[in-house]
Amino acid sequence: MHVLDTVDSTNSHAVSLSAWSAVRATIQTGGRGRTRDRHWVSDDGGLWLSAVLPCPGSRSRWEILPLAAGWAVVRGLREFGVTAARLRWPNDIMVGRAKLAGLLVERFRNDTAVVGVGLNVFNHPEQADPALAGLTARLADLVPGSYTVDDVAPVLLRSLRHMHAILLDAGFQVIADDLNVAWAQPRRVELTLNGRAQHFEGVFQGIDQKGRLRIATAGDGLCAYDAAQVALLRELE
Ligand code: BT5
Repeated sequence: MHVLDTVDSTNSHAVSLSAWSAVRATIQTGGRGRTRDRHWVSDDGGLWLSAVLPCPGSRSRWEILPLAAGWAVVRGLREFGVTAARLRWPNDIMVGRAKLAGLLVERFRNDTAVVGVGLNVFNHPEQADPALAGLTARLADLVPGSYTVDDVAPVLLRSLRHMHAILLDAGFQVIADDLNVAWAQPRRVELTLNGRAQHFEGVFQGIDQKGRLRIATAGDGLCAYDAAQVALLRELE
C-alpha cells in the first residue's frame, strides 16, 4: 500500500504499480468520475483508494469487474457495520438517494485492472462543491465509533481480494445472484443509450448472468443491455 498526501488521481498513479498493489491519498486534486465531464470531490477525511488487480485470460472475461467490485465494496462496508447501503447500477453505493461511494474501474493494461474507490468518511464534499448538498452520505454518520480512514482501507481491500478469488474459482454467477438483492429493485428508471438522443422509461430488473442490465418497458417487454451500450441510467423513484 502506497500512502500519499496529495495526488491528482490515485487511479492515474496506479497505472505504474504492479498487481496486488494499492495506493491511497489524503487529497486528490483531480479525482475522476466515470466520464470526462464528471469530477470526484476528494477532500481531506475521505478514502481515495485504488487497487491493482490481476486479470488473467481474455479481456472479455473481466468485463463484469465493475459490477463485481461494487458488490465487494458493499460487502466490505457491511462488515464495517453499514446496514443501509444499496447499489445503484452499475456500481454507485447509495444510502437512500445520497451517494456514499463511487467506483471507477479502468483497464490501462491487458493483464491488470485498476479499481478506484472513493468513499466519504469524515470529509464534507458538499462544502467543496455546494451542488452536492443533500446528495452525499458519509460513513461517519452511519457508523459511529473511534476509527480512522486507515482502518477502513484494509476492510475494502480484503473484500476486493475475496471477490477476485470468487471470480477466478466460481465465476460471476454467485455474485450476480447476490447483486440482484443489493440493488433493492425493482424501481423505475430512465435510460439513455449511447448514440441515441432519445431516452426512455422502464423498470430496472437487475442484471442477467452475463452482467447485462435488464429493463422492462411497456412496449418491448424485457430487454438486456451491455454496460457499454448505456450512456446514462437515472433513477426516477
Ligand atoms: C463515480 O463516477 O462515482 C466514480 C468515482 C470514483 C472516485 C475514485 S476515488 C479513487 C479513484 N481515483 C479517481 O480519480 N477516481 C477514483 P460517476 O458515477 O461519474 O459519478 C460522479 C458524480 O458523483 C459527480 O458528477 C458528482 O455528481 C458526484 N460526486 C462527486 N464527488 C462526490 C463525493 N465525494 N461524494 C458523492 N458524490 C460525489
